[in-house]
Amino acid sequence: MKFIDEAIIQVFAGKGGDGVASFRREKYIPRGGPNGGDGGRGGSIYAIADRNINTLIDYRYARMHRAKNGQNGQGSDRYGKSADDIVLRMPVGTLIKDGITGEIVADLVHDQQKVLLAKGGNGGLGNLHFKSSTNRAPRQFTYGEPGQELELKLELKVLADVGLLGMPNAGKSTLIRAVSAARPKVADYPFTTLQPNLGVVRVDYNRSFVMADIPGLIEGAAEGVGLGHRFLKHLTRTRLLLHVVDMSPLNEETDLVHEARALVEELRKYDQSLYQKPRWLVLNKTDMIPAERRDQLCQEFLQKLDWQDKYFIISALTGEGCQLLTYTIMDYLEHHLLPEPEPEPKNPGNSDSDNELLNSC
Ligand SMILES: Nc1nc2c(ncn2[C@@H]2O[C@H](COP(=O)(O)OP(=O)(O)OP(=O)(O)O)[C@@H](O)[C@H]2O)c(=O)[nH]1
Ligand SMILES: [Mg+2]
Repeated sequence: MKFIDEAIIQVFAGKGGDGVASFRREKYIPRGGPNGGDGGRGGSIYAIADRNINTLIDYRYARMHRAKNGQNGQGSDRYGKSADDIVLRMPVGTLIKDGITGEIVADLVHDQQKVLLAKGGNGGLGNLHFKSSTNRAPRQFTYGEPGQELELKLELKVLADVGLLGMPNAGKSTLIRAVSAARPKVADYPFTTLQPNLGVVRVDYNRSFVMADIPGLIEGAAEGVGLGHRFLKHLTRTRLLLHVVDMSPLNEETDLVHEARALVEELRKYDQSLYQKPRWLVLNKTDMIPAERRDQLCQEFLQKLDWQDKYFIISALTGEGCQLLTYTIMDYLEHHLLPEPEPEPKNPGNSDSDNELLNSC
């Protein structure tokens, strides 16, 4: 299925039904009194996070979502029927913003998290509510309230603990295949991966983390070279980046140090906070280097790069070094606090009780 991570939709909650003014009229019952019922509530529109969905493609095609109006009240004390709500299913990681102001309406971070997007209008009151000792035959009634209408911008930023960053062909997809059950395509040409892939890395039966593989990035991505850098947004919610470097490039002239620096520069251009995220180096394809030269080559590279942080020497193809990598990541994630939570999402004119966290995972 095509991967779409942005969409603009319009939601229209239903209008409440009108109340009605009516009087009981029956043979032998003079002055039967008011019996006009209330209007029904208009349908509301909710969003619910569903971990079985991983793209916003549905919202590229269906942009308008309109709930029905409540029915009007009727005579003989009959209340109008309330309209059904509409529930829009979205991937976990969808950020919902007001399309005009850009304000965050909701951030769907848990499976089954349900939030109110647009509230249906309340039904109007029938004249039976206006009966009093001084007014026994009221003709007043009220109209139903309008439903909320909003334009919303949906933005999917996948939720993962660790993100893979690297030039095309560095072996990112091979790595996620080696350590998780994710099965992205792997091939010996650049830009094989065209959409993010998530994999659950299980280090023990009850210890796991989520890894995200994104399309490769090249120098000039900020200016649109290659696939550009728009996929970097899928790394913004990770806690740790793994910079995967191909230590045995096809072209032997490749300046690995220049490439590694260029990639980090793209990161900086994209977003300062992404640039400042903890980042470890993963030196891949070391099975291609003769064993006696492997350490020396890797050390030379690290020295030239002036690398001070953690690094791993692995082969995603043979799996060598991958277990140490995943255990170290798990340890790191367990011992480092989560980043500051994003600002509390605000719902347009809705009370908090409208937003239920049905079933956090
Ligand atoms: N020898 C060897 N080959 C590897 C290793 N890791 C990946 N490869 C090969 O390198 C090629 C590219 O691997 P991918 O995993 O598709 O690379 P990628 O970084 O996901 O590439 P893009 O999706 O294009 O960004 C494939 O032919 C892999 O088989 C490794 O550790 N050793
Ligand atoms: Mg790939």
